[in-house]
Amino acid sequence: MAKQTSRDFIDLENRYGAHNYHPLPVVLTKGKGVFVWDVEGKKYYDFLSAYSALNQGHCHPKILKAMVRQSRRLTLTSRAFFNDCLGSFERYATELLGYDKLLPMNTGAEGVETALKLCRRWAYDRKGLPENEARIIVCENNFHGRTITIVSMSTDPDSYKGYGPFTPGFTVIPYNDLKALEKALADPNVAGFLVEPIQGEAGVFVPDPGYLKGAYDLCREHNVLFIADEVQTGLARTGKMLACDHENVRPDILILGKALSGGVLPVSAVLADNDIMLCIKPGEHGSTFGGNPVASNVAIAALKVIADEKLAENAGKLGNIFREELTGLEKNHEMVEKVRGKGLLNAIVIRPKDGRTAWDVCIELKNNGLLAKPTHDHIIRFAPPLVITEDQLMESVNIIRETLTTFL
Ligand code: IF1
Repeated sequence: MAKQTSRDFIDLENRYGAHNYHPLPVVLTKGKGVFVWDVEGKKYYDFLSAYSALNQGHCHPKILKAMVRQSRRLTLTSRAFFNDCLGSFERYATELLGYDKLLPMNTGAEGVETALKLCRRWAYDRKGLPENEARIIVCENNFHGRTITIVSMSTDPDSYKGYGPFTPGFTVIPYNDLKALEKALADPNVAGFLVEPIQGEAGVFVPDPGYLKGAYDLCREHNVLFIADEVQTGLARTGKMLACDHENVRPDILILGKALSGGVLPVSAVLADNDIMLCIKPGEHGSTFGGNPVASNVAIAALKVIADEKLAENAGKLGNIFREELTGLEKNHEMVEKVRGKGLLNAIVIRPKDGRTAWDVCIELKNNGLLAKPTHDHIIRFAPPLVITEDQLMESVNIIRETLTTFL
């Protein structure tokens, strides 16, 4: 039989898979560090990192070792029984991040759902709100996942359209607007404020300095929980362990996912102190796979790699270089409207030219050996694995520069 080509794999997915994605036409078969290879053997820089799940790089040997070793021994117990891995994960993560307790889940969306439940429960049990009246404030253009309740908070029709009826109890305010937050907090039934420290899907929108600290202080003043969705921004991506660390804000509820496993399997977690976390009692929340032995040992390994390889420092340093280099393109490349980001979570806003859009730029980047994905037609996100070296970063900058030059 003839060797299967990219076209064959794409046709296969189109024929048998749901059409809920529109991927770039590249079929990957192998990854290592900052690189991936397609089925024809072409090598690429991965500048998406599975939406920041691969901060530690593809197939990190220490993370794979933890996964393989534990997989041979015990994979799943359910939480009906204890296992000899989960406690170590809980201790390691809570000590590292400075919380009393951790609740393990699998996907980011489940982490967000868990945080919403925890917040509502706290509001009834501790804050004393009347039953079923708790409200949670969220921001315009948020992205927190794809469950019915989470899309109920969304202002993006692509996310929510046609999926109603929606979960009530959310108040939407503009992002990066402390006045709007203060006004919304006047409602005595507000239980929490859920926020992305940098809005990812919105196009890597970085709020003004002081926004997170200001929002945290307002929440505290009103006895409202500050809930940070650090699923994408957390775990060294922006140059600090958490994006909230840039403003010395310690969220009341912290949601992590993606890079918590270094991209090898779904692991998410919610962290909080006892007065919040212990509001949920045995039997009142959980998940079959959450906190399984493989996930637990993988998460410990993934967190250790972040510390051992100083990924936050690297993201901070290389992020500054990257933005400086790309900002330099604004002058001569008319398609580069704006460059923004923090650490190695960056984006360029593309000004369409002669009918050519961010998608066309991404296709050319792919042809030149660098993978990135457009969001909202006119924004390209650049988020390489944090293990990237300065030489590799400069080579990537060259690919981006030369690609954009072909659009002049
Ligand atoms: C897809 C975006 C990124 C997230 C934040 C929770 C979740 C996500 C801040 C849910 C997930 C993903 C999911 C992915 C695309 C992606 C994404 F473009 F849609 F917005 F990263 F920027 N909180 N983000 O960013 O986590 O349940 O997926 O594990 O294909 O939907 P999940």
